[in-house]
Amino acid sequence: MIDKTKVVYQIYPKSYKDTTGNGVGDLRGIIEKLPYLAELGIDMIWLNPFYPSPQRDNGYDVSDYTAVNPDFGTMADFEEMIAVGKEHGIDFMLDMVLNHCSTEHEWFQKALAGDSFYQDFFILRDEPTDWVSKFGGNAWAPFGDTGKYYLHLFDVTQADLNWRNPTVREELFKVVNFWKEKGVKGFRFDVINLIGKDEVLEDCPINDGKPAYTDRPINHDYLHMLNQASFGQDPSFMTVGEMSATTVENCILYTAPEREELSMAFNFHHLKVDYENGQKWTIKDFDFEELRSLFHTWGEGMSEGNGWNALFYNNHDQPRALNRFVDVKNFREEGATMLASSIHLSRGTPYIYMGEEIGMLDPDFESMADYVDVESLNAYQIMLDEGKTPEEAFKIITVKSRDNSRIPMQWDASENAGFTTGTPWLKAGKSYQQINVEAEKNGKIFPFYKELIRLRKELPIIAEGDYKAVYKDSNQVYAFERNWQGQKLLVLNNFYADEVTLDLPEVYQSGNVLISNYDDVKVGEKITLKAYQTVAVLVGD
Ligand code: TEU
Repeated sequence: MIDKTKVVYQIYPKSYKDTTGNGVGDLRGIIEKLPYLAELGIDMIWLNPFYPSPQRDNGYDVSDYTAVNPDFGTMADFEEMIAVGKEHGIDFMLDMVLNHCSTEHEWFQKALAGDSFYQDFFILRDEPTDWVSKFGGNAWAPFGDTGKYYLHLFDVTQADLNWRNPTVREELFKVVNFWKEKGVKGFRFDVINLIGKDEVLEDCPINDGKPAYTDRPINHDYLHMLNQASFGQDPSFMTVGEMSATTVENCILYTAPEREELSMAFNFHHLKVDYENGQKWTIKDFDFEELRSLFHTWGEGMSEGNGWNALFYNNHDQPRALNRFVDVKNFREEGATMLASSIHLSRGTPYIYMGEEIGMLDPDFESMADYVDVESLNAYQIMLDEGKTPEEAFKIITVKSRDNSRIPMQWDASENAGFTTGTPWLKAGKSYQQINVEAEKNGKIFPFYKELIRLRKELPIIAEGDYKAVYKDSNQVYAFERNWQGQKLLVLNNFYADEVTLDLPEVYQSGNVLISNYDDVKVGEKITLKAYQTVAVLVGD
């Protein structure tokens, strides 16, 4: 059983801290910042891939699973990082990209050279299906000059691995055990609900083909095998599956402890509430009611089904939540703290993405030349091909690009935000002179995160309590209740700048304010929430 008091902090190593001046963040940079993270109080660091890779998809195109990309450091640095982490009470969770590997990986190269043993590592067919790649275009590409096609659900250089082949599974389990033996205590499995492909692959005109390859029943079998062959032997291991387009029912199966699959799951439904017609490359104000009801469906569904959620708003694939959900010009601090409490007091394991704890924003880039991400570059081209003007397409990129969150961590007001003395691989955001760790340490947001992390460790109701939706019809307040051994916790979050007054149920009228982002909060028959105010009221001892 995992420790539910733990909080995970995600580091995109490429953008955290560069100690060599090559413009790329590195493992020694992470070692340097461990005291900062210990002060924040987090328990575990999830590191995005730092393995050798041609970097077509920033490391999610792995060409060697058991080595360190020299740009990030050496294996000795890695081992030191684990050891120093332990001294600070911080463990590491590694990103395992087991759905696909780079076409530069020796497995693919050998397959391409005609070795049939390795050809069976990949998904080869005589006829492609109509599935659309998540990065645009058809999901199949010609396999050399063999006349066959290989499947790539992502970039053309990310070839899907054939999990139906037992040798492939064995090889991948070895990879997981290699890192486990190095002392890591967690894994984040990339798009892990896509690994289980059916034997017969068929056209699927719905939703770009997703139903044909997502959450297939065999996926659960493979996760159970993975669990048993590696981390399942150590009950303290924290594992999280990144689940693309998934369902509550499947996530209960993936995470209910007795199933022995994973500890928890990421889902992305709440991060599509600002998509027009479900399409990412559009601009739309977020739909609060959809967000609220998704949180309630997942919160209650997982609570009732004994599943476990990973709670998050930000990661390396998402524009900053602050820019999406909050009037940041006027209420950055209130919005950042409200968002934080809306997940840190909820049921599940909270994840903080680097910079979130200081209220970092999207970068305000000025031209397409500033963008690096393969998904953004492809999407820009597709939008032009579809008839958008360069201005229209660029505007959408500025709002939606994954590079928004991948910009350098803002440490101080010096050049390049104190990230590097060289030329950063991706430009720093414009706001770094005002928003940086040095300036924010004693500001409003960082100490608030610290307090939320501390409270989760102090109060079992936060870590263990169940989840119940309340004020279900509010068009402005996202609220939930936690219950644990007779204690009750009510968490109210005003998602707008307008004040709102709510009737408070009697049981809470004599409760204590556990935390709020405003001073002097009084509870009575009614409670008035100011702009982006969050209030948590605790009853019982
Ligand atoms: O992302 C999975 C995924 O489904 C992405 O399409 C994600 O939803 C998208 O980037 C948002 O527009 C994972 C990794 O997190 C991502 O960085 C990788 O590019 C991808 O897998 C392929 O490995």
